[in-house]
Amino acid sequence: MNTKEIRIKFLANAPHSDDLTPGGSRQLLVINPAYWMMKTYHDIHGKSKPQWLIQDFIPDKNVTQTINDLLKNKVNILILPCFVWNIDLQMEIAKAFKERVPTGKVLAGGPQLQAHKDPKFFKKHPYVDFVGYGDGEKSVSNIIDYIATGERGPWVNTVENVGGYAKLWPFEVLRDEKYWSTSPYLTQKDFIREHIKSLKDKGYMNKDIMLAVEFARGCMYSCAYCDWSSNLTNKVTRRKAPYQLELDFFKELDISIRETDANFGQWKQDIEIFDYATSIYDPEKNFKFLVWNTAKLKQNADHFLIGNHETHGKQIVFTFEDTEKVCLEAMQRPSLPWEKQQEMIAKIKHRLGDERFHRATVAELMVGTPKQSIETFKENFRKILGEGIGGTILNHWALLPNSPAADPEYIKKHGIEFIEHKTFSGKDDERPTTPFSIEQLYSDAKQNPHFLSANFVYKTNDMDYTDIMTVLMVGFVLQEPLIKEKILSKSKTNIDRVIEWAFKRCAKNAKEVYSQHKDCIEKFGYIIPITDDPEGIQTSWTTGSLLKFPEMVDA
Ligand code: B12
Ligand code: SF4
Repeated sequence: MNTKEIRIKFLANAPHSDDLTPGGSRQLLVINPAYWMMKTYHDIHGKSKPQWLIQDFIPDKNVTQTINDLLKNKVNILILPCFVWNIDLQMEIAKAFKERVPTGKVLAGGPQLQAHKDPKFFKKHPYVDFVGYGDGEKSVSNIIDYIATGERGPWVNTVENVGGYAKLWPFEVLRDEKYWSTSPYLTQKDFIREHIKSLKDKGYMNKDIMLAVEFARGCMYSCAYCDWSSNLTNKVTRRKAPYQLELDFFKELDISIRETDANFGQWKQDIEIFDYATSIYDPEKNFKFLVWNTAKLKQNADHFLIGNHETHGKQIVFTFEDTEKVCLEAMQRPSLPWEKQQEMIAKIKHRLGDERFHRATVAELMVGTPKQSIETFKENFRKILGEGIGGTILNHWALLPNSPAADPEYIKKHGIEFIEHKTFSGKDDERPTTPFSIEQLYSDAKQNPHFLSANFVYKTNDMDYTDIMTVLMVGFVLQEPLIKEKILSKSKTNIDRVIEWAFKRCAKNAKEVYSQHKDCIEKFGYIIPITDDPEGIQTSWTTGSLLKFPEMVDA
């Protein structure tokens, strides 16, 4: 192939929602910098000069329209980043592209792929030519040069489709002084501006766009449910680019940013970066820096959480995952002891006052990981409500195939079973035509492309599915204003009584709901999470969560 002819298209197909917010704008779109980082690496080290087309951020076209666009733009290298939310779509696009452009090359990568562990990958996906694993910059650049020039040296982080067999090139953590000290933003400002413009042409407003910025790559920990760096390394690499200039540029772009880091605050410079971003914040503009992932053992999370809240009105999210030592250990989660967490909570409470603290805070917990049980959850809720934290986010544990917990040993040890869930993710008019029975809903979901599949935990040695449902329902119930009021009127006995009552009611309800779904679960082999049950079916979790609370009202 001649260098001049190389035309690269990157289809991010990020999670997005088409729904408009009350102000008429779109839901926040968080954009991933990977494409710009790959291009930066190639600009530094690559031998060829391909055409890097503007990436498509969101999957707003169907597969046929997507392929027509690729043909129209004479794309011959298709880059497909693969995540839990887009893997099926990316593979469908790869297949259709290869059928229409047999000479084109498909490069796939990202955390959802396991080609480096699965010798049969290319038998299942013959239309993929190369898969990158781990850091993708060098892999992509090497492949582009090979396609452009026919020449190649030794490769890394790549699995190559050689006649259906997987040729595995070795893994390497990207250590490249020049690359890590080159800003992928400041070196291609115009390219990035064009990208932002492409979103605005689609109706996105500046306030709808948030860029994920990587200050440090990797995580030194290995939480069982997480696949950070595809669980290939615990090394952390920091970028060395001039962050003030980058932040000034993001402000000029007039969009907001967040970190992609696992432990923001681990390094002293993180505080400087955050404080500089706060210092240039202008309430008239859209630029702001919100931090999600704080350092697990640093005891400085309050700096970012208070900043997020006071400057930008963001909710304060405590990502505890669990508060019980035995559960944290079983999920290999590094965490400060609860007494230390309480110290941090106290600092934030002192700053905000009890009322404001209650309204601003929420605790995030995993649900269904080993050693968690009804009893440990009662204890979690006691602690959280006892601290006056206003809400909970309960994440039903979803299996990530490259996470430590996917190891068969771990699964066996803790008696874990996962089961496919089909979750409705379309618009209201894309729901199956009102089913008259649960069985019909299960059956309709099979054909309806708006039900997305993912594997969620079904049971462990310590919890069965009814217990898992019970906990998720308790989460809903405790958000009821009436209940919240009761809890706010405090006294430890009241909290204990509310929790006991909520668990008792929800366990009863979960048992009933499960018994109604049981036959379908066995027949179809998947679960329609009951929150997605269309209105009208009496047995839904939604209905369950709206139970009346007669006994508690006068507690
Ligand atoms: C920002 C972010 C989000 C944003 C937006 C994501 C987006 N637009 O892509 C939001 C907040 C929406 C989000 C949501 C979720 N997220 Co998220 N998110 C992230 C985060 C923190 C940063 C992503 C990023 O920008 N990375 C920086 C770039 C440079 O890294 P990268 O994308 O991995 O790309 C590199 C390599 O993977 C590779 N590569 C990528 N593509 C390709 C392609 C080719 C051809 C090659 C060769 C290489 C290659 O090269 C790149 C450069 O080295 C990551 C963690 C992380 N640090 O990556 C999690 C992460 C991507 N999220 C994750 C998850 C699980 C979720 C949720 C499902 C969580 C939940 N339970 O709700 C939701 C999904 C919501 C939905 N609607 O479906 C997982 C994904 C795991 C998986 N197997 O897919 C991650 C990895 C975190 C984790 N381990 O838990 N997320
Ligand atoms: S969940 Fe655990 S392993 Fe994953 S990024 Fe966070 S601290 Fe690291």
